[in-house]
This record gives sequence, structure tokens and C-alpha cells, in this order.
Amino acid sequence: MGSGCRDGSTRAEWTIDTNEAAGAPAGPGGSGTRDPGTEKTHSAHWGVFRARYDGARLRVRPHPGDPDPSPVLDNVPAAVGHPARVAAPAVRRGWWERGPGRDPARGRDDYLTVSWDAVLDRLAEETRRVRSTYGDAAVYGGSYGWASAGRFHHAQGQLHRFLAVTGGYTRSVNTYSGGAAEVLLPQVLGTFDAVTRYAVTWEQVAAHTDTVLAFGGMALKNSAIAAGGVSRHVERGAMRAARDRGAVFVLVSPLRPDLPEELDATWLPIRPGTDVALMLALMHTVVAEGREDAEFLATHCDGWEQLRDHLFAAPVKDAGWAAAITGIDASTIRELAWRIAYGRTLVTVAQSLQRAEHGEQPVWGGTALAAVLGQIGLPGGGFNYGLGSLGHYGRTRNAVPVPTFSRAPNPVGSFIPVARVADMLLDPGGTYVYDGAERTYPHVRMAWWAGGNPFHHHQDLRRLRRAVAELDTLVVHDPMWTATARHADVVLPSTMTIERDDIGATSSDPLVVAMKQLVPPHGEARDDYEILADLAGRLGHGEQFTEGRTAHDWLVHMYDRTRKALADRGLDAPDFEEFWERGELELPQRPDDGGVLARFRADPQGSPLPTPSGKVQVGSATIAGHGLADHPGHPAWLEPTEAPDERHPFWLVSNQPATRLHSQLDFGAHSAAAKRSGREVVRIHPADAGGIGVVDGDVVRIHNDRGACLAAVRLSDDIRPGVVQLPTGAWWDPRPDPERPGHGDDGLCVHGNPNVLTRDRGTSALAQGCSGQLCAVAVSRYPHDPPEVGVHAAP
Ligand SMILES: Nc1nc2c(c(=O)[nH]1)N[C@H]1C(S)=C(S)[C@@H](COP(=O)(O)OP(=O)(O)OC[C@H]3O[C@@H](n4cnc5c(=O)[nH]c(N)nc54)[C@H](O)[C@@H]3O)O[C@H]1N2
Ligand SMILES: Nc1nc2c(c(=O)[nH]1)N[C@H]1C(S)=C(S)[C@@H](COP(=O)(O)OP(=O)(O)OC[C@H]3O[C@@H](n4cnc5c(=O)[nH]c(N)nc54)[C@H](O)[C@@H]3O)O[C@H]1N2
Ligand SMILES: [Mo]
Repeated sequence: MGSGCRDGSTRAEWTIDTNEAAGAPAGPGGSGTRDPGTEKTHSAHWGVFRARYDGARLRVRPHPGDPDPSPVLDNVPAAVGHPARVAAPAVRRGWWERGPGRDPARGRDDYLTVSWDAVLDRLAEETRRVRSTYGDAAVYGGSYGWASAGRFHHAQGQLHRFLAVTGGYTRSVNTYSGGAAEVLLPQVLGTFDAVTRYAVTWEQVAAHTDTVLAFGGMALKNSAIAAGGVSRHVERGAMRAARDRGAVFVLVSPLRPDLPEELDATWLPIRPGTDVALMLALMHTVVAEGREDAEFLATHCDGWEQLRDHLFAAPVKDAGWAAAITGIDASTIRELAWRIAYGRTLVTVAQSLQRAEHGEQPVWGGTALAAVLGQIGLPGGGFNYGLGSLGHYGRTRNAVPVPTFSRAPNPVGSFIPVARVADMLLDPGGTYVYDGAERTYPHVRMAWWAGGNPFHHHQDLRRLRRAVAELDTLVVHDPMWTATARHADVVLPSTMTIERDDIGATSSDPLVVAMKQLVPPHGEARDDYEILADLAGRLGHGEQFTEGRTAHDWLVHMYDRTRKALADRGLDAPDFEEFWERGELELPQRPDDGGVLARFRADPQGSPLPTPSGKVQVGSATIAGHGLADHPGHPAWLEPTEAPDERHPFWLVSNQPATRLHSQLDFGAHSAAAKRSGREVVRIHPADAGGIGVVDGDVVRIHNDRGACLAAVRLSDDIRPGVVQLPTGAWWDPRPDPERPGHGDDGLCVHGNPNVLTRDRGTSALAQGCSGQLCAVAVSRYPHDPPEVGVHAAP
């Protein structure tokens, strides 16, 4: 067994006793005499695995070919029969008894159990009412979220198809992950996929890179995760190989664990939100010493004059200027500039940097820095946005298409940038600017969520609660009683991935996985596909939705595209039955040729970039032309409008949790083991803890004007003083705040969900991305008996 833990410790034992680990009642007769079950393959966003079910317990182990499996896998067994599962369709009492309409009771009401027929009849009637009274754009089907890894039972894909064939819906664009980069990158460098998945590969890093300058790091906890599954976690091995060859890693981050300890990286504990100042100073220093690649800037870049003027205009963006902003010594900055100007240098920018106010800037700054060094398009050099943030980045492309589920065209054009959902609900008809255009929020009456958890992913959760109160109807499909389900009018229990057959595959991983049903569905849970097929039938669109196929027929149909492509190349192309029997199929991959950036470097005229000028745009006339006050036409350091002050002296970093994927399986063994008395842990530097009079293990109240939460203190030298870190994903458990009477019944999250504190504000008027990573908070010892966390049970 490899060492799967972030701290590098070795895990000897992977098989977890499901129910005991989760504190759930043990299944009937968990004795050693029962049939151990057959081992089957399955896949999750955190890796491909094998599992056995003996009728009571699920035992999992990673795929034997995975060199560095993720311990997040240990969370899976607890899902079987867990009390947080939704067992039967449920409706909110107020909605069921009084009908649809605005209702501040959402999130506070109780639930009735009803039959599938009764709930689907009522839901079909409500869908018809909303569509005929307010039009199809009044249905919001943005339904953002990660759901599960299978290609067919992908909840969002199923829901979008259902809503499209039944009339259309207001959709969402972009993601919470990379909202700012998704709009910026095509303007300045290339398409999002081209510069994340298929530019600088891990093999190139292992073989060629001399210096890795990682803004926000490349934490192994993050690359453990890849949408649609990942069969081999190669990141640790590649970084280790580079280090063994003599490569130097420089980590720019408030948290030391953002690069693996074994790399002996140089740690520059930067003040959060200031990276672009450091990038500008590095460029300034390189240029001042005449070490920029003037030829590359002349032949391959656009906008350099503007950016150079900015670097040298008052205040001059030199190392001294940046030191005051970033908290990193001027001499360290000058030394770093010297180092990166020699040899092969790779600049990476983690997704986190752009999940903040003005988040577009560090992505642009990283691009420009790599351009000044002249390294874009070289093996192991230049810029790879997001490398290490997700397991699919820095990979090569399959040579044949993987199975995918068919989309249906949405007849409605209405959309919002995904993270503007609360703004839309609170301000129908209101205007906002996005990507250079003024737009209007539609008046949405019905929102439908499958496979996502907005009361996990959105910022300022108490504001989101006020926003969903405005709806006529909120429908949620989820296997779990998440905070979102607890706000829904209609809660439809969906199966989870281990309860159905599916196919796991993505275009940047060679393994196609036969994801076999491992356990029977929980209670009355049904597949999203079945639920939506029944509803489509009630609305007169059954045939359009199903195309006459069962779920199994769809798997065969989807697989056939891959089989044909393999057969066309004269390769091993097993039919569906044989693939299913084998459990997996390895696809051929394209060569590691550096992708579009390498082709552009070799021939900038013949292989232009998809940017407006066809070049790397270190400045942009298009963006300057938008005339946005919060987004100039070149990378710039812009002061954030929220930063620590006397009342709220700390930066809160709310990053991705090491022990789970977002809110998923928060009750699982690995996630639970990292908490203290069931409460999420906040990391604080000992010097800060001394200042506020708290010690390791204390329960603190973290608060600002938006809300408050409790968390258990863990002291750590691995964090920059002045910064505290609380991961996302603890399920929202709102109670009244005894420290702030009159702040409502939801003033305090007793579990430790940072999104009660974060700010619901777009990154800028360019991209309107999520800015949830950073906010300013105060921290104090909680002077009362901390209440028990109670959110991992049915309401
Ligand atoms: N403060 C702060 N907030 C953040 C971030 C941050 O850095 N800081 N990061 C943001 C980012 S990058 C992201 S991507 C989002 C993630 O936000 P989400 O993707 O919304 O989070 P998940 O917990 O993965 O939610 C998936 C939901 O789908 C459900 N589910 C799983 N399988 C199925 C299925 O088959 N059918 C149905 N119907 N449901 C299923 C799960 O139970 C779970 O409730 O969070 C964002 N929020
Ligand atoms: N285990 C696990 N892995 C995950 C996920 C998960 O939920 N769990 N989610 C996946 C998803 S959906 C996504 S989009 C990716 C997200 O990938 P990222 O956004 O890169 O991940 P984060 O952990 O939020 O942030 C990475 C690090 O950036 C640092 N950081 C924060 N602010 C700043 C800053 O201003 N400057 C600098 N230099 N550093 C800063 C923090 O120390 C943090 O640990 O992660 C993926 N990987
Ligand atoms: Mo994400």
C-alpha cells in the first residue's frame, strides 16, 4: 500500500468497518460467518476502487494500479444505511399544505413523507403551472455541483436533459472552481482545458523543470480529486522525481502543506490576496536586470508595452513595493527573480488564487510572468494554470472518445454566471455587467437541483437562505439530507453511485471503468434517470427523454462510440458484455507533445492562440475596451475591498478539505477522524492563539458581520501568522448565536461551515466568479458550553 496521506504517513489498512466507523447502528448480524461477497470495480472522483459487500458491510480498497491512492476512499463505506440518507420522498409541510409561494419558513419547516406517485403528480402539476404562468426561463436549472463520477447517472446531465426536453430553463455558465479563469484565459492565453489539462504534463515536470514556482502550491490533497474519476495519482511521484533530479520547488502560499513536505520546498508565506504584487515585482526585477526574453515578447506576445509601462510607472512595481504588500522580504523577491530567470522555469497558479476578489489578476499575472521569462510552450516550462489543483491537469488526451451521455438542446437562452444565484433570486430584473455586456437577471420562480449542494458551495449562507425564500418552489434530488435538502419544498431521494451500474471515464485518463452496483438502493431511493423519466412521461415528453432506452440500454449505447473508435483503429475493441466482464478497459493516448502552447511557440503565425490577437496577451485591448473600474487592461494589483482590520484582524482561508470532497460523505470515517468532538478544525498560528488567549483544543467562535461559526483550534506553525484556515464542507448546522441575540435563529453554525462567513460577491465585473476563498474574520474563545453537532441525522 502506498502512502496516501497528505502528511506522508503510511496507511497499512484500508478496509473500514462501515457502520461502526460512522457511529451508525451496525447492520443485522455483522458476524464473520456471512458470504464475503464478490469483489467488483467502481469509481469515484477520488479514484478507481474495488469493493466487496457481505450484506451488511462494504469493504473498499484502491485500484491496485494506483501508485498513490487517496484516503478519501475511506469515507465511502459509511454511506451504506447512514441515518443522513433520505429514505423516502419528502415534502415541506408549508408547501404541501399551503401550496407554492414565497416562504421564509424554508430551512425551518418540517417534512412529511409521501409516496412517489403523489409527489411526482404534484411536481408535474407545479412544473406545468410555472412554465405556463411565467414562461420557461422562470425555471432555474443551473444545478451546479459535483454529484458522482459515472457518465450516465450524472445528476446534472440528467436534469439538464429533462428540463431541456420539457420546455427549457435558465442555465448557469462557468464554475465555482475556476469562474474568473474561465473568462480570462481565452482572452489572454487559450481555452481553459488546453492550458490546464493538456499543456505542461507531470512527465515533463519530472524530466525537464529546474524551478517550479507554485502560487497557491500543488497540494496532494487537491490533485487526489478529478471529476469523473482518476485511475492513477501520479503527482507525488512526478514531483519527487523532479526533486531527485535536482529541481527546486518554491511555494508561495499562506499554508506550508500546499506542497508535499518531502520536496523540501522554499516556503514564502505570502499575505493572502497579494500574489499579483509579487508577480509584478518579479517581472520588474527581471526586466530591470535585462533578463527578460525580449524576442519572445516581440514575436509571441501582445500588450507588452502597456504592461512594461505599468511596471515602471509610479509607484514602481519593484521588490520594495511588493515587499510592503505581500509581507515577503525585498531581498527574497530579488533572489527569486534571479533564480527563475535561469534554466527551465514553470509557473503554476492554483485555482484558489482566482476564487477571490479580483481573482482574474493572479491568473493573468502568472501568464505574463511566464511570457517575460520566454518559456511558454517549452517542455516543463512556462505556465500551467491550475496544475496540481485537480487530478486531471497536466495529463495527456485519450486517442479515442470516451462514453458520454447525450445532451438535448435548451430552447431557452437565459443564463447567469453560476455564482450569481443569490443575486438573481434577490434582484429579479436587476442589471449587472458580465464579460463586457450589461445583462438582466431573470425572474425565477422554481429552482431545481440534482447533484449539487448550494448550501455547501455558495457564499454567505444566511443570505442564500433569504434568497431561496423568494422562490415559489425548490426541488432537490439528493441521496443525503444536506443543508440544501433541508431547504427544499420537494426532496427526492436519489440513489448514490454505489447503488447502480454506470461507466466511469474522462478524456484525460486512459481507464474506462465498469462501475458495478455494489449495494442495494437505500430505502425507496431511485436513480435520477428513473425519477426524471417518470416526470417527463407525466409531462408528455417521456419518449423524448428516454429515447426508449432503459438505463442499461443507455450504457451499451454510450459505450458503443468508444468500441467503434477502437475497432476503426484496429485495436482491441471488446463488446459491451466483455468489457463489463473484464471490469475495465485501457484506452490508447495521444503523445505528450505540449499541446497548443508548444505548437504556438514553434509557429506563432501558423498555429495562433485562440486569443483576440492570436498571441499571448500580456495586455488586452478587448478587456481595456470594457472600461471596467475593477478590471484594467493588463495584470495589476488592486486593493481588496475587504481585508483584515481592527474589528476583524484575521484573513480566513476557506480552502478545499483534505479529508473529503466538498460536503460529500462528511460523516465518513476519514472525514470524521480529522474533526474534534464532531466539530471542524481551524488552524491558527501559536503567536495568534497567544494574542487571543486560546490553546490547542479550545472551541472558538469565528465571526464577522455576516455570521459566525464554531470550530476546534489546532495550533500550527505551518500557517502564516494573521491567517486562520477552516476547510469547506462541514454541513451547515445553524443555531441562534448567544453572543449576538437578535441576529436570528441561524446566527451561529455550531459545526464549522466557513460559508456563513464568506462574501457573496463576484470576482470582478469581467468574470463574476465565486470569491469564497478569502474573507476577514475575528476569532475568540467560545465562552459557553459548545452544543453538539446534530446535522448528520435526518431532520
Ligand atoms: N468558501 C468556499 N466555498 C467554496 C469553495 C471554496 O474554496 N471556498 N470552493 C468551491 C468549489 S471549487 C466548488 S467545485 C464547490 C463544490 O460544491 P458542490 O459540488 O455543490 O459540493 P458537493 O458536496 O460535491 O455536492 C454534491 C452533492 O451531490 C450529491 N450527489 C452525489 N451523487 C448524487 C447523485 O447521483 N444524484 C444526486 N441527485 N445527487 C448526488 C451529494 O450528496 C452532494 O450533496 O464549492 C465551492 N465553494
Ligand atoms: N481533498 C480535496 N481535494 C479537492 C477538492 C476537495 O473538495 N477535497 N475539490 C476539488 C475542486 S472542485 C477544485 S476546484 C480544486 C480547487 O483547487 P484549489 O482552489 O487550488 O484548492 P484550495 O485547497 O481551495 O486552495 C489551494 C491553496 O491555496 C492557498 N491559498 C489560498 N489563498 C491564497 C492566496 O491568496 N495566495 C496564495 N499564494 N495561496 C492561497 C491555500 O493555502 C490553499 O490550501 O480542488 C479539488 N481538489
Ligand atoms: Mo471546484
